[in-house]
Amino acid sequence: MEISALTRSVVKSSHALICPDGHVNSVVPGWTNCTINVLINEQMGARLCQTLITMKAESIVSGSTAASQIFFYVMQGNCIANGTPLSAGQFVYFPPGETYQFEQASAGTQLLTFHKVYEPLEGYPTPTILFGDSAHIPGPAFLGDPALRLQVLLPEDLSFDMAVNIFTYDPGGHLPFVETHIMEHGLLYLQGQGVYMLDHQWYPVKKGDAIWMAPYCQQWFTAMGKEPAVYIYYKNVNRFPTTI
Ligand code: UGY
Ligand code: MN
Repeated sequence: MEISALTRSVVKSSHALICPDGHVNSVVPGWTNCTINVLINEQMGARLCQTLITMKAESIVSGSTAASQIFFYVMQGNCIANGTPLSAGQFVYFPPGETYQFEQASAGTQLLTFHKVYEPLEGYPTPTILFGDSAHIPGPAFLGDPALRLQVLLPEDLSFDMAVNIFTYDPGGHLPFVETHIMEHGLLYLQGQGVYMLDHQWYPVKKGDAIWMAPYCQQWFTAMGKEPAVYIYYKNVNRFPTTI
């Protein structure tokens, strides 16, 4: 028998692990007939927002990006985004000041969103709407280790102040060192399992789990089990590091 008083989820000042057993639905104006879970937001101390939207045929996800950009990734199912069909593994990025509408979803379609306030950079244009497909993005070995593959979904161009990457680890593959960096992460496991070290605490993690890592949260991961572990993650990039 499962004990309902137990969970793997934790929320701390430098990181959080949010597992599906703790999800409680939110109502979001403009996102109608959907199940919505806000996995990460600024009330945790984060500077990004990450949500999971589960749609049905009647669902409409519409709105405008105002000051923030939003990246939508189709985790499963299919739908129409601003008139363009999207299916699992495909994505669309909306810069600030755009309107979006997702509709005609197959039942159970899941969208993952990453939101960040856009920081313009003098001399560089604000990005435009971008559709893409992770199946067409190469996954070269990460830092020379063929057990780790990194796909970079958004252009590596100074116009963008956020990155979204998909990281695949073969079983036994692991980050080559403990990362200690200014960039923040929000992530969601798409497949597999493993153990994440966050600020010297060890967490078993698996498909469906979300993690927030604040700037300078120390991080290391190793994949376990019989299939590769895959996560999609957000990172803030390409801007001056200080106001000092
Ligand atoms: O891009 C990154 O910083 C990445 N290597 N971090 C991570 O997967 N925790
Ligand atoms: Mn990192």
